[in-house]
Amino acid sequence: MQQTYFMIKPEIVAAGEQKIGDILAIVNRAGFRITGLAMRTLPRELVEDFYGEHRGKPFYGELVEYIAGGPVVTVRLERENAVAALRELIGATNPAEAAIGTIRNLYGASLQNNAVHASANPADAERELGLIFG
Ligand code: FUP
Repeated sequence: MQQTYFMIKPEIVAAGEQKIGDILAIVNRAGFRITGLAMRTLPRELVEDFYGEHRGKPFYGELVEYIAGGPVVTVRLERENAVAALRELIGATNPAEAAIGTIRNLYGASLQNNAVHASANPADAERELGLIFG
């Protein structure tokens, strides 16, 4: 069984519980178990580390402001092949390019406001779960 990190981003949380519930239901129907769940505003320093691979890129500052700027829903998920399966379920980074029916296709508004995060590979999953869930 593999674990991965999933996060519902601030603009979706700000839009209310209905979207949070709908997105968690999509994930649950895809066979993932939720083994950790919280709604919290992440400290800026934590977000800077979380997105450390993008440090120095033009969008980095704005990305950190946005993710640290309001509550997110942090989720630890478990399933066979969880990392790849969740990436497929959320769709491409840019919602405009995300396959029909994926979470980013359904709920994403723009490249930055793309509704959700999912760990890109098993090493990232371990690193991100350590940062967020300790
Ligand atoms: P992903 O793994 O799909 O979340 O995508 P990346 O790690 O490449 O990017 C992390 C986040 O940075 C994305 F969710 C959206 C944001 N981003 C921008 O805002 N602008 C860009 O040009 C690229 C990414």
